[in-house]
Amino acid sequence: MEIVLVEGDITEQRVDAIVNAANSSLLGGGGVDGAIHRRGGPEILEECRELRASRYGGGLPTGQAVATTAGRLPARWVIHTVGPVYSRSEDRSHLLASCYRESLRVADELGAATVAFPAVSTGVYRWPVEDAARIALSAVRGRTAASVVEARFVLFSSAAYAVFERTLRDLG
Ligand code: AR6
Repeated sequence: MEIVLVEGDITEQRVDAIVNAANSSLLGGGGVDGAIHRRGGPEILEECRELRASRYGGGLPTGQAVATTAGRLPARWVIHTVGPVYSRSEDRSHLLASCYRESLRVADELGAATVAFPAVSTGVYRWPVEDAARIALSAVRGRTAASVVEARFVLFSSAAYAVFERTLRDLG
């Protein structure tokens, strides 16, 4: 599986699946989540509501992932995952790593070949980008692929892109 870094907007990516940094309600929010629902249209929210009713009455737990179709977006699917809120007193990095692993597992189940990720938890959930990049890239790197051949990280700023680029190089 190849890791690709791009600076840009995840809602514009022509890939099989894009990952959403959602919250456990699955009912939308700000940041990437807001952009995906705005650009993708009401179909995505409707499917999220159905998932709440059928499987996730208590909300989607942190670190897990679930897919819907992608409405009007150029992708085929949206994989919603819930990142952990950053904490200085508690190490939640296993939950952030789990977001990436679980999203890839769901992508494999869907038969997706290309998957785009945002930098989960680095916005509203305040995770420092350097640390989040190391966790994200380590979780994805070296994973034996089933259907996914490209994991694309879509960074929303040149600063975040530079951090991911440096981290990927440092990981070797
Ligand atoms: N494309 C790519 N990256 C983006 C985009 C975009 N269109 N928009 C923002 N980012 P965030 P979180 C970057 O806050 O920290 C929501 O309200 C952004 O610069 O979207 O996991 C949810 O409903 C940042 O680097 O997600 C949850 O309540 C990264 O995406 C909560 O925020 C993640 O920022 C989740 O917080």
